[in-house]
Amino acid sequence: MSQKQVFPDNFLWGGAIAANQAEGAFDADGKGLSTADMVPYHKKKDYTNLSALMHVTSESITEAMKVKTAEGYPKRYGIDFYHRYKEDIALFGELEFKVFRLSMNWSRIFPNGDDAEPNEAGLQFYDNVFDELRKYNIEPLVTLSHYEMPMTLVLNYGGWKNRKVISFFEKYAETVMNRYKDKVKYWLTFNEINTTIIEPFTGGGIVGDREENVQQASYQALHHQFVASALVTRKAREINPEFRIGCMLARMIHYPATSSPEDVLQAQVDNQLNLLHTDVQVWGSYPPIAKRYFEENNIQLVQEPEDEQFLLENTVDFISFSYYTSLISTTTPEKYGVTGGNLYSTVKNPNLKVTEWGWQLDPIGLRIVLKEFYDRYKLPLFVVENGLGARDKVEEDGSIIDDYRIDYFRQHIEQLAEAIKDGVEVMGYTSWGAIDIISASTSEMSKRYGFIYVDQDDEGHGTLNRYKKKSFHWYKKVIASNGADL
Ligand code: BGP
Repeated sequence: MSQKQVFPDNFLWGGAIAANQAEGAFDADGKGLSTADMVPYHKKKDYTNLSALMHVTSESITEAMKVKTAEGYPKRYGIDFYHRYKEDIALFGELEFKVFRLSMNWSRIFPNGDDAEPNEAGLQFYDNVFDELRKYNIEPLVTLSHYEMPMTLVLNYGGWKNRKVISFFEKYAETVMNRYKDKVKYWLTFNEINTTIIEPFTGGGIVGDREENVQQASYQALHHQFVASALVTRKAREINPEFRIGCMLARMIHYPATSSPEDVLQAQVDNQLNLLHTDVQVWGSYPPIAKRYFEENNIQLVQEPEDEQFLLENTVDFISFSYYTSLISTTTPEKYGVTGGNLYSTVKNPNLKVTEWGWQLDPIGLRIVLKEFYDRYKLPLFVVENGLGARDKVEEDGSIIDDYRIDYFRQHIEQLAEAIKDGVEVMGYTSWGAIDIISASTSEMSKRYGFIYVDQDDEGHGTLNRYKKKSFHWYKKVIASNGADL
């Protein structure tokens, strides 16, 4: 019996990368240094405290600024997508991607962030990428800010905690939206905007030294990003009414550790604090939980009178999000051997397996998240990141038998199909990382996500040759059957 078609005919199957983890060419053709170029390779392998590894203080930035080569800074060479994009896009074409999510490196367009004129070579690079995608009928889905910003904006202005950065971001967005108004339809403003709170440096581009009130600085930076996102959304609609603008959240759904009302309430609050980011970008104002949280944590946002109107009048067309794992909430973390509040040292869920990097595997969580988003907002949804980071082995004959990755995707796409049967409107699905790229949180190459293997190790040694994994052929079938053949 042929399985009843579940995915709509125009469902956008594809994969995703981020400029700062893939392009490399950190100082090519006029590009300025970006914050991502400052993140060294973490030789430490303490995955339980990744946020400490990711947080870069102003001292380490000064050190990194002295290093003018790629050595020890993997995001400075990436997988050399900058020079190999044609080969990679040909592989995405072989997979018959309908959409390809990529981000633009802001410092390729405005090397210092506050330059009077854009860098033409940077603009030309993305013109070439979009033209290459068009050859294979692949729709670009562009993230304007994905975990990087021009270093100069951090050093001279303090990053997103300075309201002036809003105007620089608006100028960057207006420049690229005008330039590519006939090549790009789908735009996302900030990748995982909630990480501005979790990873103030990597996410929000603020140099919050440990002693500074990082919460205050981070929420102020986040507010400026909300305003910037609203202004860019307004500008986008003026440039091309056909544009579709999305917000992007790292959806970290929290389950209560027990059925105690205290744990259930804690999970509800943790979920509300995660969803406050989409509340602001979909509803156009801070929800009540945010106001109470700010009061209780002595966070005084500095807002301009026009901010409220900006947010209210310029909300998004769709919600995009990353989903990797579910988390546990409890009022007694010490009972589970967890101390400190950082995201990665989460309470273990006894019902779930974990990856080598401690991420819990919960496919059903994806269905829960989709249903909840749709119930809450009734807007089209786009899963723009979902994938498994794992060490892949190259066999003697050169094959890479990543059955574990096929299982991961099969289970998550099955839940995606169930959510659609539940009536949830989903626009598309871009797996994370279409191709092996540098890990955002650990700067490792060995934490591989792609359907395409890249011959490069954690220290940057290798031929950079690309090889199709077993999952490449599997995903090609999934796309060809529009999700029917899993
Ligand atoms: C998300 C980021 C991506 C990607 C992914 C996997 O938070 O938006 O950039 O990196 O996480 O995380 P990692 O690369 O740290 O394994």
